Amino acid sequence: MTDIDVSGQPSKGSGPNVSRRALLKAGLATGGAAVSAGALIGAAKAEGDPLITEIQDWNRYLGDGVQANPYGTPSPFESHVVRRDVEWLTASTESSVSFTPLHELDGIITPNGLCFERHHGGIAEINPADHRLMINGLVDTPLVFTMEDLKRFPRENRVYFLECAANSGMEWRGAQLNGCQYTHGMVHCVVYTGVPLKYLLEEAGVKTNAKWVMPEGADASAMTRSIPLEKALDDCLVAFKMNGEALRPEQGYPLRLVVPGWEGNMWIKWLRRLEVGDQPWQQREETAKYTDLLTSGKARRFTWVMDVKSVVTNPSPQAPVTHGKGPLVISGVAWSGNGKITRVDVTTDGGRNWKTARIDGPSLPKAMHRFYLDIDWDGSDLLIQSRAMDEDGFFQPTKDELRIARGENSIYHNNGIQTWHVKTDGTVENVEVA
Ligand SMILES: Nc1nc2c(c(=O)[nH]1)N[C@H]1C(S)=C(S)[C@@H](COP(=O)(O)O)O[C@H]1N2
Ligand SMILES: [Mo]
Repeated sequence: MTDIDVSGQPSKGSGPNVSRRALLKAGLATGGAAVSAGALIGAAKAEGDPLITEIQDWNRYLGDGVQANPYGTPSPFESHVVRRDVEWLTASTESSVSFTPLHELDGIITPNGLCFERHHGGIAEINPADHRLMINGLVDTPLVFTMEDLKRFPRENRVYFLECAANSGMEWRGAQLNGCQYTHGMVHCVVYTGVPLKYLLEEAGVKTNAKWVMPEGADASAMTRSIPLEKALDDCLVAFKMNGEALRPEQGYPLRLVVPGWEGNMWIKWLRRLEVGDQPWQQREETAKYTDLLTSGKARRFTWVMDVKSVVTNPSPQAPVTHGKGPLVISGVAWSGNGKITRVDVTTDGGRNWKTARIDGPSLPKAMHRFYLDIDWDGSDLLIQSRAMDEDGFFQPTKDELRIARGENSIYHNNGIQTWHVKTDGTVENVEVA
């Protein structure tokens, strides 16, 4: 177990501290809440609470006017909600990763400023006026597009998750990192606006012997991957907007490739070139990296699809239960590169009994799904897990099942079931159950 600095945890609010037991004793409990036979949530005493009885400053004085902050930012009380990294993980920050604070988010969309980052050569700074996208190789007419050119093609809006194949990689051999931000935070989900890659390839005219496309980045790593033409013509986008605004520099401004459901490494950022060919290019990122070494010494290659996966984000090590027993909202996210999530089951006893969670919000193919299980916590130890199923009928495996199938060498494609141990005091630890 490695301890991670979670100093950015939210402090407890200064609001009234409702002791449910005290309320029960006082006979105020009516059991009206759908989830609880105990006291009413929010049945605090107004009397003697200055937050109720006194006029507060924010109620008394005018606040800042419009344009105090021309580009809006979150409340200062949310300053702990940030991407974080694990310092010892990489030798330099230019080739490194920062993680999405999943435990602080809700719904299915990741705010732009909180999308995890994975760079191999730092963040390229590109003036969109100087950016070009070239198509060459097995095409009738090699083309070069400016950003303005790209915005003259019909465009589409699509919500997709992006997950790095190395997400949860540190957990292959056992429970490691204390927080879903670190164990599962190499995933984000935003709405992209872009041009279907198909239209650009059609504009150039793909030769009949073409079978593969190689996107290339304009950053210092010049990242390159081989993508089958079939996928390129299916649902890939050349995107310039995320959540309605321009891509963030970290996410490939001004242009990135979107490869729905497939490993994040293929989603080339700062996209500058698309080469069309008749065979894969055997780039570093599809040979030395992003292959899965099996016990036999052979490696699985071109394991593109990100399989069905889920994690409970609350409670979790960075988000302990601070309110004591009674109604407890268990929440989490699920996603699958195969399509929609059809079901998420949650257990609180380490997998003996399962309940089907409630999926709430949009259910879109290859996008994040949000699930909830509302329970009445009796204050005893919990072993919480979630297990998702997708529309192709795939279920998340246990970590043991994964290790039997793929051995101990792997880093990539760990979609195993995660366990959180909620202790009686509400603190939560990353554990594995046999
Ligand atoms: N040009 C370029 N594209 C890139 C990378 C990179 O370093 N350079 N990293 C890749 C990897 S490994 C991942 S997981 C995703 C991460 O995307 P994000 O930074 O938007 O989260 O971008 C991919 N595209
Ligand atoms: Mo990645």
